[in-house]
Amino acid sequence: MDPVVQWPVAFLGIERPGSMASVVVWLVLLAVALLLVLLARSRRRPRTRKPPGRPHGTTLGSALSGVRERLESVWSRTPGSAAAWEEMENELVAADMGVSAARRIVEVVRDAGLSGADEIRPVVRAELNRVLAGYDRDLHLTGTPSIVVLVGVNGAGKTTTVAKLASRLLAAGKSPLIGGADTFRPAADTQLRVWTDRLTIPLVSGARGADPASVAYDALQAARARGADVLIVDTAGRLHTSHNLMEELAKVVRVLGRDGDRVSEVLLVMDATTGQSGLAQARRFADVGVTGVVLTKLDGTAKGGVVLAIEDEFSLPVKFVGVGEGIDDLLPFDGPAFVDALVGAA
Ligand SMILES: Nc1nc2c(ncn2[C@@H]2O[C@H](COP(=O)(O)OP(=O)(O)OP(=O)(O)O)[C@@H](O)[C@H]2O)c(=O)[nH]1
Ligand SMILES: [Mg+2]
Repeated sequence: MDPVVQWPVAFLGIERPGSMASVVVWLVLLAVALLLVLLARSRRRPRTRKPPGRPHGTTLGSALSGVRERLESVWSRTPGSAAAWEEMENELVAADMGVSAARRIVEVVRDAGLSGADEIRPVVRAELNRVLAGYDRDLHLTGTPSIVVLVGVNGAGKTTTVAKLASRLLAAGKSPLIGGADTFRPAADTQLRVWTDRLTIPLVSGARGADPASVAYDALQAARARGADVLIVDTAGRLHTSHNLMEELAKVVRVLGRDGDRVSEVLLVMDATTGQSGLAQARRFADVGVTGVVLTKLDGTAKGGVVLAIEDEFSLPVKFVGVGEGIDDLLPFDGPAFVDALVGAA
């Protein structure tokens, strides 16, 4: 008998090598060998790693590609006619840039006698960069604990941003504590609890209907007692047109500063998809001492020019942008990267 056939046959005690039993043995051995090869190959393959945080320019670049392409198309056609200038202004306004900024840009381009995308683009870029330059976009964390309050209209993304911000601070080695001062919405506490459990950070929230200012104050006491670095306070969504609700918000900010603490940041969370109507919000919320804006849902809009309108009209810095619902989808706002995304790189 062939020695290669002989050993498994002998090992398994099969008497007749040509029999059905020996064929089965060989099939089993073949299957085992195949399995071993597959196993070895899968081990050699590098493990898929979670992709690093999406670069700002890329995310916004794809979100704003529609505006960019439309502007390019307007610029590529020979301008000069009143209709062409009007078309350009309309595209800028359609990107939510605000009428005054759009008009100014068109005037600059027209007065310089420019034509064609290659001549116009750099001038528009320079004008947009000028509007966005000079803002302090840092998140200021002063005092122990530092106090950050998030405000805004219903559904703007406040609670999600509280969690995203806490996650960023955790990654920076800080110890945040969350104050759940939205005592109005039934599921507000549960929503926050899901995030704080996931991040394993403490949450101090109040019963439904409790006074938001006293909940915020309790959270501040807890933050002090636990030695937390940063207190992030979530507040209920409110219509900026409601005087009483805006007063309630002012009280939250006031009470947090009662013991000589200073609220470091009052961030207005704005939904980018609401476009120009967001400007009316910014005007009213600015009265409660807003120090900066978080513009959420930039991933869901093909516009985004509202950033320019906010800064141009209210001189309020956009400090962060939300580009998704995930915990990592909060990015520091980067002016030049934004301009690249909106009108194309130089
Ligand atoms: N696509 C996208 N969705 C977002 C972003 N930020 C928040 N959301 C979603 O927007 C919805 C509302 O978010 P919340 O954080 O509950 O908003 P809120 O301002 O706390 O809402 P109220 O407390 O009811 O006023 C949720 O479905 C979030 O997942 C973002 O940057 N991009
Ligand atoms: Mg909320």
